[in-house]
Order: sequence, then structure tokens, then C-alpha cells
Amino acid sequence: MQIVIVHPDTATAVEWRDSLAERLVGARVTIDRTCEARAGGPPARYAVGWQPPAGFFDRHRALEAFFNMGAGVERLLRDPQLPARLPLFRLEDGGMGEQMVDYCVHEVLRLRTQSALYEAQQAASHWVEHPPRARASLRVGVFGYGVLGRQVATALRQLGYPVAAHNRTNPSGGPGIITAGDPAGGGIDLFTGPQQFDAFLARTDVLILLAPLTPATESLFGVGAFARLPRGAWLINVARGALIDDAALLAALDRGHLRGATLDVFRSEPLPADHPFWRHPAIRLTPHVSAPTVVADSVAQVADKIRRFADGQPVGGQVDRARGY
Ligand code: OXD
Repeated sequence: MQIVIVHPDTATAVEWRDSLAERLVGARVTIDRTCEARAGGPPARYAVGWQPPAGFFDRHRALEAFFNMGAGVERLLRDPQLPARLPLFRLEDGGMGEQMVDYCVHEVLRLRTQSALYEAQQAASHWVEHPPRARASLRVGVFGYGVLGRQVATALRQLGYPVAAHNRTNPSGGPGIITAGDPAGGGIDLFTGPQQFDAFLARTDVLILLAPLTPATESLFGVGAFARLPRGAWLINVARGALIDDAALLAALDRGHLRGATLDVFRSEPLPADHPFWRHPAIRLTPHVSAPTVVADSVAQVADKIRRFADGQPVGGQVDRARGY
């Protein structure tokens, strides 16, 4: 079995090559464009990678499947050389879930405990007590109820926050809202489709974006969506920067309609040094670190997917190109 690895960072590519070769005994695993890859032998049947460079799919014309090293496939789908019928598989969790849960829970707890206020007070040697914020005043809304969104929603629900999620479709197949009283929803209200988007926003004090970037979600969070959130809402974006309209977010923060935002992802990464997000007092910002993939977990998952694919068994995480994820 021939497998080619492609990743912009050489050390990561080497780690994947060695770990995958250990798990798939007998497989020949090489890194794209290295001497060993050019040494000959049968062409690669499977590719495992992240952001393949231009020309990659031209160099590897015998591929039968591409296994993405991350959850997001929007860049891959924009590659004009991507063969139309090549099956694509994305990583499902891969060690990201628990990190995403911790990142989002941490941000919600900061709001609940008014951490920003007390940090500012400490800096000014200022002793003032504020009334605690009730959990009920932090109604969480998770936009995107996939592998990661579900874990984040469940964790916050278990901590006692009122939680709703919005998904493109109802994962259980039904049309409506899974209400808090419905055991199928685990106490999470599920809103579906564009028709329930406004109602979802209207009941959300902490909006967590965890949906893929697709033509349907690009810039979805702009002037209209922010206006529908209750005054004083907080935004947490751990999905993709292009889900939000940067100018609309700045305007909503400046006029105080949104109280603040925690941003881990941006339209352009690294975020340019002159971008106003860096210095905005109502923005907390991290450099796309909310949930890095854990190589050991991800390699185990991809090795399993490759084995299943090679054996003709069903493989999870297949990308639906029409849907965009
Ligand atoms: C991913 C990411 O898509 O790390 O997996 O952003």
C-alpha cells in the first residue's frame, strides 16, 4: 500500500510518516516531493495531508482517497486541481473535542465570574465586589452541532447553563426543535435550518461558532445576525474567521450592542499586525490554538479509516462536496 503525506510543516509531515508507517505495517509511506517519494515504486493510492500545495493532485494522479489531517476542508475544496470524484475524508475529533470543550468552558466561566472586571480592578488596586452573574443569564448558543459542537454544548449543559444549538439539519432526522424537556436532546434545545436561525440568536447570550466554513456560512454573522443577539451578548469564534464580517463585529462592539468577543480564528492567519482586532478593548484573541489536532489520536483514526477504505467498509467523516463539509 502506497501512501503520500503532505503538510506545510516538514517536522509534522515526518511525524505523520513515521507514526502511520508504524500503524500500517507493510505500507510504504513517503512525504510528497522528497527523494524517497521520487525514488520510484508504484504511485500513491492514498494521500494524508493538510493544505496540499498547488500541483499536488497533478503529481499524484493514482490517488483513490484523500484523508484530511484536520476537520476543516474549505481550502481543499477550493483547489482547482482537486479531482472531481476523489473521495475525501475529514478528521473527526482527533483529540480536538476535549480541548475545544475546555477552551469554550473557560471563556464562559470567565464571564460568569466576571474575571475581566476583577483583573482590571487588581491592576488598579481597586477593591469592589460585584453581584455574581447567574448561570441563567448566560444562555449559551452553539452554532454547529457536529462532532465538536455537540461536546461543547453537552459540557456546558452539564455545568448547568441553559444551552441551545443550531444545526443545518436535525441530526435525528425530525423536523422540529428538540426541547429541553425532550430526553433526545439531553436538555439542549436544538434549532434547525435558516427558518429557526433568528429565534436561536434571540435567545443566545453567549454565541459559540463551531460550524464549518461553507458558501452558506461565509459572512453569515454580519450586521443582521449581530443585531438579533440580545444586547450585551458575547461571541466566541473557534470555527473559521470568515464566518463573521469583521467590520460588522467591530461596529457591534463599538456601539455596545455586543459586550465582547473571544476570537481564535481569523480571515487571514496570522492576523495582520495592523488589524484592529489586536487592540480592541472588548476582544480577547488567541492564535488559532483552541484545539490543535493531537497527532497520536489523529494518526490512529486515519490509519483506521485507510484500513476500512481499503477493505471496502464504510468510512466515517466522508466529505459531502455539495454541502461543503
Ligand atoms: C481544523 C483546524 O480544521 O485545526 O482541524 O482548524
